[in-house]
Amino acid sequence: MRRLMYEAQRALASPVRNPRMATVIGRLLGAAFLICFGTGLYSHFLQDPLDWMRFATRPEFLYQVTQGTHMITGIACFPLLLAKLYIVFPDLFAYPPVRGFIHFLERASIALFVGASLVQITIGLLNTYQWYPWPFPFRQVHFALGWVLIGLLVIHIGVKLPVITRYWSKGSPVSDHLEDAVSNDRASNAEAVRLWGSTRPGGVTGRVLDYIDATPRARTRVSRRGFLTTVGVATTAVVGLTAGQTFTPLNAVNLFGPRKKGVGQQGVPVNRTSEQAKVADAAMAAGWTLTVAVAGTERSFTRSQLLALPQTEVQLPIACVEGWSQMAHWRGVRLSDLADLMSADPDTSFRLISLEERGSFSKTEMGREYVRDPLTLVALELNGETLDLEHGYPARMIAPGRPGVLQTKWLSRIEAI
Ligand SMILES: Nc1nc2c(c(=O)[nH]1)N[C@H]1C(S)=C(S)[C@@H](COP(=O)(O)O)O[C@H]1N2
Ligand SMILES: [Mo]
Repeated sequence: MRRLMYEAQRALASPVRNPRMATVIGRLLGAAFLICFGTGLYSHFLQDPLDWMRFATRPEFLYQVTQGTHMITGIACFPLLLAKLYIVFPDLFAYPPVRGFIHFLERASIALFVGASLVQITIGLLNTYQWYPWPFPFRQVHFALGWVLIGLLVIHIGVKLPVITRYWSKGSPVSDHLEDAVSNDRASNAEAVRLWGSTRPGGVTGRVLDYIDATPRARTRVSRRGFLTTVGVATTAVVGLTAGQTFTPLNAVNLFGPRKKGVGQQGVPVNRTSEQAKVADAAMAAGWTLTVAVAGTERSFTRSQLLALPQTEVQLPIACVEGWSQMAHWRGVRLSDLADLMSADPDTSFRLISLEERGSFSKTEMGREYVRDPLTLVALELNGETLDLEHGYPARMIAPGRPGVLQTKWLSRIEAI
């Protein structure tokens, strides 16, 4: 066993598999995790706010930016994480596998960290394609794993702090890593002598010394540069080919993003269709009204009555939690006008109820900061036309800075809570 592990480590040795490279890629990955965690928490609490929470409604594209960043950074984690695993892969064959309790904890936490990270970014990616090949609720699990990962990240940084600080700066010379590798290998050569009575050719020392001999430092630098270039190109490619779904300049090369800008009824992508939501009949029914209920008083408005109220035009994005977003032009009745009409208290929050009977977005809640925002509309028109059925006809909610999931379509009732 010992021999096998030893051979494996020797065979896998490479100038890019060194602690400086692990630190360089690890830093990027750590930053990506923190960005994903922060933007993820923001998205989570917008959807499940704690009682005391109030949110910014400006800039009105705020959520478009935070969630677009969440998605782009999450996608960048794929090549970065693969690169990191490539660098540290030989550590898998460390012998003895466990040197004591602390070492066991360290290895176990890394195993958990790697496993949880892979699960997290994979379910996140699949969610953007609305593909849920698992039996658990995505959002709760993604949220819980986020906390687990941040905990493991802190432990990982703590454990690796000596290595991280040693190899943090660019100044730590390349040969330093080589010397490390060489001295590690000297130790393992001593081990080899003990095992087989002689050192074996082709080990790290041999190869590293080859590099040094050939053109001192230069070749190592070339392979390091080559590796970093590969990682950079891969990251740029996966990000560049998906970011167009939220970042307009890259729309033309949005090959893999599940939604394309401008594609869909009235130039806006559709997430849940009227058919999926089973609302077509109720939405097209002649007798549709929007009921507004405040403190025991109820009033129902037909679409023409809503159209007869003062109309406001706004420019607001649909910014889906799945990462795609699209700016659009909306026209309709200010929610604050309706609230005033019903003499609602300025501090009132509202519950928005859709014609859709089931489904997690059939009812949503809106805090006072959105209710009273002059950009928040019960929208009746989209991009200059009557709202399409797929975008929520006869009336839908549109508010600044909110996730798409809360922009309730096919409204039937709005009640003060
Ligand atoms: N009633 C209802 N409203 C809904 C949804 C839904 O499933 N049911 N989906 C939401 C989601 S996830 C998004 S991103 C936006 C998308 O709006 P659009 O389809 O008009 O682009 O609608 C939101 N409104
Ligand atoms: Mo969404």
